Amino acid sequence: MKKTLYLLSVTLLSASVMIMTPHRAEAAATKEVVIFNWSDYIPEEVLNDFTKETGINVVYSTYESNESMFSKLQVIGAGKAGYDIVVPSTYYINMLKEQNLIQKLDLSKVGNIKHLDPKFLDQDYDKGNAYSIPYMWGGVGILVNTEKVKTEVSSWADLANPDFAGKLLLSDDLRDLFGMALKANKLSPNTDDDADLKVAYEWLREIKPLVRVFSSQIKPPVMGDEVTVGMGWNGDVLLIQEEKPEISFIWPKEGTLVWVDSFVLLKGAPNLENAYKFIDYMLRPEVAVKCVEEYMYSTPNVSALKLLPEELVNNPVFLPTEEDLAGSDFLLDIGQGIRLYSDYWEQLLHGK
Ligand code: N2P
Repeated sequence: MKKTLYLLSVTLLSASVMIMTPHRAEAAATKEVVIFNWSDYIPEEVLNDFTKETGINVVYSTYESNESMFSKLQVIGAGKAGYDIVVPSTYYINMLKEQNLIQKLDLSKVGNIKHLDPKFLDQDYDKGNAYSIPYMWGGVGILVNTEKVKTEVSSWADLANPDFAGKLLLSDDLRDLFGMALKANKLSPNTDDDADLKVAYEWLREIKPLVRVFSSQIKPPVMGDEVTVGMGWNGDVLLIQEEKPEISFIWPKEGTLVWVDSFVLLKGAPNLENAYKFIDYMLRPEVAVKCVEEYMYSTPNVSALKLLPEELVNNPVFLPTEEDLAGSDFLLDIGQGIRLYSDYWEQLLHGK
């Protein structure tokens, strides 16, 4: 009884405080959303506009790879990371789910999902979008400096050309790198078979002497002419082309690796309602347009595509046709198989 009275008076007291000094009471409430995302993936302007409109502050930190995001969350543990939203690629959604790190979505809170192309929804990697909402998508292709490279390059296998010695750029994204090597050798990029990976590894080991740098941050080495040929995500190459038109982009003959990055909510997200508001905001067509214009990755938001310049939408680097992507694969979760990839990657980097 006493306790009830106490609670009641506290409630009354805070109610009166709220009425008398609304600003202070508001500041005391948690008005934030905590996001852990790939670097260079949401324009600052978009984050600021969201805060202006909703009063919700965005606490933002970044990662460079699915692997680093995943291991950080695993080490800290579900519910303890303090993050609300992360943005894994296709194949990591399942891994996060299996580790009990993410929570089911209430799609009724994300009305703007109606703007998304159904072909990006209800995928095998997340049936019914129980856990994830697509943000952007793209693929890895071959970039070539046409002023410096005169040989024809149309396939992954063509990267193994001694002419490229010291000028080759390969990704350090584990699945992209080995997926590319597997495709160059006509093997599935979703294999977890040691014999397949050994083939990919041996091929990579052979071309390693040609490699100038392993990185998925392609802008510095390409802009600085450190490299003349290599792997790159389509959006990054489009951005580079604005400043360096001699860089061309090729969807390789063998097909490539396609990813979709999606918003997911972490277990124990401290600001759940704000997180839903944020995701729904990101799906507004005019917001999706801003994201595309800044980073040039493709969007699953069909209403946004209608607002973008026709020239961009018709550019196959931005929006590849089915033919461009013939033979391509979505990268899938390969469970414990990922360890084999990491082991071979270590050997490739540090082995003899
Ligand atoms: C943005 C990273 C793109 C993510 N800098 C590729 N999955």
